[in-house]
Amino acid sequence: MRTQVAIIGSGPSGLLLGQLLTDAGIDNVILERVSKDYVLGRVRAGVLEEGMVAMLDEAGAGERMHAEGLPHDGFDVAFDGAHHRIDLHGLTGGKRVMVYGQTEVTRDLMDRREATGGTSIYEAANVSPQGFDGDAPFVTFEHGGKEQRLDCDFIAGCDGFHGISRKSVPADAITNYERVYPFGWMGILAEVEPVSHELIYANHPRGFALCSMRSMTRSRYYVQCSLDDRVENWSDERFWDEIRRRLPADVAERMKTTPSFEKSIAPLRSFVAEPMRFGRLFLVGDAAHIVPPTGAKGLNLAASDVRYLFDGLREHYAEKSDAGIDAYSAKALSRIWKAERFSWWMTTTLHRFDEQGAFGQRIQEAELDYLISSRAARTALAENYVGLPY
Ligand code: RFL
Ligand code: PHB
Repeated sequence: MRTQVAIIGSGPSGLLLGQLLTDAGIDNVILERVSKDYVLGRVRAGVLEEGMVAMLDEAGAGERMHAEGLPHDGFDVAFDGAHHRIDLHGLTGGKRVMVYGQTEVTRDLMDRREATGGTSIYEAANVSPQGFDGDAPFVTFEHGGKEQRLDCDFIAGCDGFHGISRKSVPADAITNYERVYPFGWMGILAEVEPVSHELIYANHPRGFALCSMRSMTRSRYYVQCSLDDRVENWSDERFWDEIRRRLPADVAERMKTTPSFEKSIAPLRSFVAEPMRFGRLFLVGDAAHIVPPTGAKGLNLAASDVRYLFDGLREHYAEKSDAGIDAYSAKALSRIWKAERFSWWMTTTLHRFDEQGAFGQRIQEAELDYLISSRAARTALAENYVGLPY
């Protein structure tokens, strides 16, 4: 089998890259380890920057997002019993974000791929990128009980943090930067009206809490939990009690509860691998970097990586210029590190870090006080939250 670009991973980054390539007449094949339903069963991100919204439109996959997604002009930061609005729209000269679940983004991109005849091979086992330091890269894998080989011009490693692409690079060619946080997020989905029409990020002595949503009838809520916690320890009753305790009284009083239908715990991590190009292999999205979810940046960074890589590949094929693919790693990393900084800052400002002691606690309180009293500080938050320019 032969293609121009072999894409490993059918998450949002692989699907978005694949669609832009297909629409530009560049042949590509997606190899995915698990089944389509398994990919669609993952509940993850919910907040899209305008740059990502525009890319979904460009890929012809934006129609349902515009019909069902919720444009948000601001969010609340809550602490010390009160809440304070961050006016994203007013502070950024008219920008906003779109609340639309990653699951829906993935579904729309899969539907579009099917409609435009793109090839995806699901349940491909032992996928292995090879020969990427030379001129004739290829990917081997097993499918339907047979060993297969996909020859290509380039390999895009869109296979997430635990994927094979980054691991295939010789250890001495890559540098990893990492910070692991001493807590996780316990998250639920429930078919109930969200407590507020905008998101609420809450700092509380019992730990961080986030009120988000997927629609006006479906709520997505999170609480900071310990790293060794288990989903089984969290009955619905315990979750609702805990999140209410961490919110200002007026919010807690109006929170409607119902049995949840999804529960999961995610650890929090900051991670960057440099560089993001190794000959004819490119790392894209979570394969190269992870941010803690507090800044809502992970999915959006996957989209900006795709922006840079797609532009480079299009230039390669249409204009016979490698300037774009040569600049890919440096360009992507410059935006990634700013999002890493922002996500680290949001995480540090809003969570409880018991091990930081009384001094650390006072600094955090000063940070929050400064945020609500300074338009400059709120502007910096808003500018990063809506997304820095590509
Ligand atoms: P993905 O989505 O992990 O997809 C990778 C795909 O590759 C497949 N794969 C392989 N395929 C073949 N061979 C192998 N050896 C393979 N190994 C893996 C996997 O099965 C999978 O299908 O990576 P991608 O496409 O780079 O997308 C990244 C995003 O998924 C991620 O950054 C976000 O979900 C992060 N995130 C958020 N990002 C935001 O922008 N806004 C948010 O509000 C937000 N909230 C979140 C989040 C992530 C969370 N969790 C659970 C980590 C909230 C949470 C709770
Ligand atoms: C979500 O809705 O899942 C979500 C929203 C904002 C975040 C993280 C997750 O910062």
